[in-house]
Order: sequence, then structure tokens, then C-alpha cells
Amino acid sequence: MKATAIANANIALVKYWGKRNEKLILPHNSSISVTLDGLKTTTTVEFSKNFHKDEFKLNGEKKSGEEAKKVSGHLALIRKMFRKKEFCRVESQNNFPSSTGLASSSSAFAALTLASVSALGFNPKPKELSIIARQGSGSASRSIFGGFVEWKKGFQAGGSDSYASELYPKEHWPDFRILACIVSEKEKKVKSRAGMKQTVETSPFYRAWLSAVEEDLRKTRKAIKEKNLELLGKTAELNCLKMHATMITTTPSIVYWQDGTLKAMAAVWQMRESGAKAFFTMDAGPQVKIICLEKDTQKIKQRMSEEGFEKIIESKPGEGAVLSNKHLF
Ligand code: 2P0
Repeated sequence: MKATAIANANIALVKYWGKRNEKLILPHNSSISVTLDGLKTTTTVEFSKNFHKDEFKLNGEKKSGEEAKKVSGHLALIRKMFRKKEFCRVESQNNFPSSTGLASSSSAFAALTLASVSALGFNPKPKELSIIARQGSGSASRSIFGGFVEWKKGFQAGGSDSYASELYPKEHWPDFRILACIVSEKEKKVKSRAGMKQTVETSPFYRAWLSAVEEDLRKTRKAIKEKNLELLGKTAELNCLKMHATMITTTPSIVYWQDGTLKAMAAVWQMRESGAKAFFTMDAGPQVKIICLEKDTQKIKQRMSEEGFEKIIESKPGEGAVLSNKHLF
């Protein structure tokens, strides 16, 4: 009753922001992401009658508190779905710094879902895995798949039609790149889950966000299909700014940006003015992720390092969640 899975983190090009059902993690809007090669979580899960509670280790360290609670909450859901009773031991390893705001919950819950379900002896279709992963963390529904992925918000109250699927595999656009410029490694004050709840409840701009998102989804699907970086980048950049506008206008305000965030945004705009194809997106944190093509990465990295960004993580489109026979314990 042991299995290991590897899943990559993803970055949204059209963001998921706000839930219509908190418990089932059903979003108000659909989202589109790219799964990133090399930003991975490896998770080994073992269920046994001999265990008396769930145990969770991350990067070799035993976890308690909020993180452990989210993990055992997800395991409880999986046990219920598959009518199992055994407790389990979970060990996860991230190959990227967990505190850098690089969407670690997307890879974490995708890997945990695949490893747990496999350890229990089941082999559901990716769609079903995506529905289960979604209930651990919304963005994890997308990390089940590789390449370019869309998570449809769905309409059913129970969430049976709210799952992700692949739009195009990673091979569709191999020279697509994301350069994550790390602005700060401090843990953020407001987690995404709390931030999006507060936004839905209090931002007067939330309606405007929802009314604009379908157009962004349409443009983004077209841009990916045609490998049109300009259309993709401009749409993703504005979509992220619209999301941040809803955050800033909640009560109390949530501002994830820091000085370095604005500096990176300005640098991207200046590079664009001088003809470079560079666009940014940001999530619920200060890091700035530059969307570009492989041929331009060197000069963009050079410019960002001159601006004082020491840590820049480069990723290309990566694969979806897979099983591995290299167990962590
Ligand atoms: C996204 N984010 O689409 C958006 C953009 C952050 C900003 O998905 O509550 O950790 O576990 O479903 O998935 C981060 O939110 O939130 C996120 P829960 P999650 O990538």
C-alpha cells in the first residue's frame, strides 16, 4: 500500500481567483495555466493498519499545524471516497524553495492525490484525479496535466464538471519560457485561500473581474493555439493586473506587491518599449514571472540581474503528474 508520485507546479495565465463553494473548492471562473518543467514535488504515501494517525514530512521535516491539517484533510476525503480506513505516512520533497511563492500547493496536492489513490490500489482516469486534487487545492486540479491546461469552472453544485484537461501538450510550444524573478522569500501574510474569500466577500471590483474573464480565456486559448506570444503575454499581464485590482480593493486591502515587484514590472515594460517580447504575470505574492521565448531568455535574465534580481528560476512547459518507483522511504 505504498506509492510515489511526481507532479510539477503550474503558473496560471488566466487566474483562478474566488470560490463559489469553499468546501468543494469550486471556482467562480475557469482558468488556464502552463505546467512547469522542473518545479516538482515528489511524494511517497504508505497506508497501513499499523499506523494510528496520519504523519506528514516535508523536505525531511515533520510537519504539524496548518500544513499537516490540509494534508490529513485531503487523505480523509480520499479514504472516504475509496472506502478505506487505514492511516498513512506521507513524505514530500520539493526541488524548489517552498517559501518562494511558486505555487507549491499545485504540485503538492497533485502529487499527494496520485500517490494516495495509487497506494490504495486504484487507477482512476486523469479527469477523476483532477476532481480529487481540486478538493485539496484548486490549482492542483491543473497540475495533474502537462503542457497548457484549462480548468473549467463547471456548473454542477457537486463539482462533477469542475476539472482540468490538457489544451495542448508541452511539445506544442517547446520554446515557451517562464522566468520567475524572486523578489522576497518571506512568507506572505495573507494566504491565497483567505485572500480570495475576502475578495469575493468585499471587493466591489469582483464583478468586473468575472465579467472580463471569459474574453481573456478566449484570447488565451487562441494565443496558445497560434503560439502568439504577444497576444498571450498581453492578455496574461492584464488578467493578472485585473486580479490584483480585486485584491487591492478588498476590505482590508491585500497588497502582495513589494518595492521589488514594481521594479520588475517597470523593467519588463521598459524592455517591451525597446522591442523585446517580455510580459509578466504574478500570483498571490510578490514574485514576478516573466513570460517570454527561449531565444530571449539570456538578455532578459541579464537585464533583470542588473536590476538586482539574484534569483531567477527558468522553466519551460513540463509534464503532468506521474508515478515513480523511487520511493522516498
Ligand atoms: C492561480 N492562485 O490560478 C491563482 C492565481 C493564486 C493566484 O490558485 O484555496 O492555493 O487551495 O484552492 O490553489 C492559489 O490558490 O487555493 C491560486 P485553494 P490555491 O494559480
